[in-house]
Amino acid sequence: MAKRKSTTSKPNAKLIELDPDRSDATGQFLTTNQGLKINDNQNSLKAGERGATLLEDFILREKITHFDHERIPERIVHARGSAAHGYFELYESLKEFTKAGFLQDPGKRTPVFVRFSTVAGSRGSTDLARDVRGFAVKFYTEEGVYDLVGNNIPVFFIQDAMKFPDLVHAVKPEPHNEIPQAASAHDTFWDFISLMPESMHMIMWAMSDRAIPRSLRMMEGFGVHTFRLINENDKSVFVKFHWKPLLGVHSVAWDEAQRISGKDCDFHRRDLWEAIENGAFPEWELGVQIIPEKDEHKFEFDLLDPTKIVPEELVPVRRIGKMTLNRNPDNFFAETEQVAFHPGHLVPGIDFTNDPLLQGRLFSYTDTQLSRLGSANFHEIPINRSVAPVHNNQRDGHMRQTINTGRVSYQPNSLGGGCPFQAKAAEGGFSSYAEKIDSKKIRARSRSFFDNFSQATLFFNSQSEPEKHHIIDALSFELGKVETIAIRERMVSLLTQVDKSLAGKVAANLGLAVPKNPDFQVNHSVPADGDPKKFQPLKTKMSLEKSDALSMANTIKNSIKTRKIAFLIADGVDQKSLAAMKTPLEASGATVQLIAPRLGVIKSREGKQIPVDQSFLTAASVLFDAVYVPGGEKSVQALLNEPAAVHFIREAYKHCKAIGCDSDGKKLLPGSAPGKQKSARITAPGHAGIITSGNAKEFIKAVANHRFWEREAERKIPA
Ligand code: HDD
Repeated sequence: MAKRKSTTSKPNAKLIELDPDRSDATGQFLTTNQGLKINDNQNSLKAGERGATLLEDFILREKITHFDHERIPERIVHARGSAAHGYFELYESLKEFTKAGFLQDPGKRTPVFVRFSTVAGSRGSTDLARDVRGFAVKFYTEEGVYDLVGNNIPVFFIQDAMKFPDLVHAVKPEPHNEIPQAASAHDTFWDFISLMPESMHMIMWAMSDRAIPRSLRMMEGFGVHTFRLINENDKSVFVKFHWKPLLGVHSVAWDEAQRISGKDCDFHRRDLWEAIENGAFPEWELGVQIIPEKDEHKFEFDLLDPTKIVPEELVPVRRIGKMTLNRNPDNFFAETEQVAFHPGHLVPGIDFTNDPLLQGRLFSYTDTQLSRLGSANFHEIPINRSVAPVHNNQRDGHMRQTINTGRVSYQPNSLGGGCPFQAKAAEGGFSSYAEKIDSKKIRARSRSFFDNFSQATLFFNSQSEPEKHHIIDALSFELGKVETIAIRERMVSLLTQVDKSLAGKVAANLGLAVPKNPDFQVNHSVPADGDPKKFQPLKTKMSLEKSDALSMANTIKNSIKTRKIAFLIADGVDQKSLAAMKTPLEASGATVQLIAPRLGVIKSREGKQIPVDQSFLTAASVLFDAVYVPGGEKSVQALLNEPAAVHFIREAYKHCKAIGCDSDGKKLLPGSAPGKQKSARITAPGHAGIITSGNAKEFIKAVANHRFWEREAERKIPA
């Protein structure tokens, strides 16, 4: 069977040569699926020029039949996704903790395929939905496929896989009218959440800006569950996996996300694709938090509870390697759509814990591939193939690709010389961690999972002021879309357990009072024979009040690499002023696009022709990270007379982006536009991130800062 080999940037020709499953039609005849050359792909076979089409037209029938079956069921969750190839390179050996081959030798490169996704929306839904992002990594190791199927949020809504179908039914479009698409802002979702206090920590993350990333390249990834590492001596430690993006963690504003959804619903997919095409390869460091087995019970939370993090202050994250994505897929369907992840794709040296959410996942992923990809042979699809040799006695099934030779398909056998044979541990054979189990078979939840609120509070307390406001706004938005008042009230009750001021502010926005005796005391997810009193959620006093790692305000802000900057220009633009900013921005890795009232060329003040990248018709400020207005009085005057240009800047202002200009351009800034009202004047905090000096260094610093949220206090500029 063909092997996946290269992970370098543009290896396609080489890959095609190596891989008989790849098809490149360059210089080839058009054929049927049986290899017959076709001489007319324009007309069906007819009984005369104006006659009926003949049933015997096998070429037409083959083509239409194949077309009719082009779609496969989309994923029940994570249907909307984008993916890329790359490699993982180890910095530091983890030999002390694990025998996993790809984690032994510093410098070792392992090919990967990574698929990012939203959760709730359909395959064609917008990238900018407020949602969790899937972050699934397939490592093609020499010991077999290892999948780390995580999210961009380190916790989950529920503690037990038993609740997963309920959660997904609640968040998906409502069943009677299939509304709303790719949105949690509706009654069924919040009905479920308001009765599920264990979701409160996850809700804080999902209502934070983490759920509206600026780019897939600028978000963290997490394995979520606690896993095990096992070394050569069969000694085990617990581990949490983290992906840390080298570009920092950045988000957009909610108002902006909604507008992007209209202007370019492929925003994240395009951004990932373009970055890789431009050679700006996305990079993440793999971090591990290692917890010795003896410390299993030392924390104020249960390590097996997927609604809890291990704060970085308690167990630091050790960065052990780097993942680089350097090649776009050749074919979306063959690779991104057909890739099949599974938390149960393991290699020796890594194992599960008893986290009840993880345990349920171990069943679900193979099962879903059977209905989605239609056959138990999904592992034979090129993107899913192991680079380690595959030999076993599994046979046949729909669309079997492997041609197994010989007469033996059972074990033990003598006719096949006993092959394929079992591998001892020393030969790389997998064996599960020998965890001691001595307990009753029971359908229950451990009391150590009952603390539903402490870490929700920890997360809220760790946010900067603007981030707290965004959470309040997001909750007010989502609950504002809920029609059933009782659901809103129950949510306010739950929020009182996270933070009283948060509950008060959301309640005020919803026109509700904060209840004196919050309803949260009744946990509705109680078994039929359970005593409700014994199922009340708890709130443990956490020793940690704040964790800096939880706030995006503390992320790295030292680079403008891959940031998109719009330059607004018109006839008469000062060419020198334009170049004085464009050249240093591009030298720092940013992309500059020239936006003008029309396409074609603009005549500069110096009389030179400058090609335009986009007109105001197709460009929008929400698709850029910052905006700059070069000098040239005539150009600035023309832009002032162009409502789309004025709106462009006001919108960038509203979304707290860096805005720069040369001295002439000042007239275009918010508060200076013609027809300005007094209320449109900007005051102190509103000036943050507005660079009117034309100084490149200052502007670059402002762009690197990403957003000036303090400007939100200044809500007087209409846009
Ligand atoms: Fe899941 C897909 C991540 C809980 C059942 N899940 C899926 C994908 C990601 C995750 C990233 C998309 C993979 C891809 O790109 O193809 N899922 C998670 C995380 C979870 C989680 C981080 C909690 C920590 N999932 C979870 C549970 C169940 C599932 C509890 C069921 C018991 N997930 C599925 C699934 C999907 C899936 C139905 C849909 C498509 C697929 O598997 O291949 O089996």
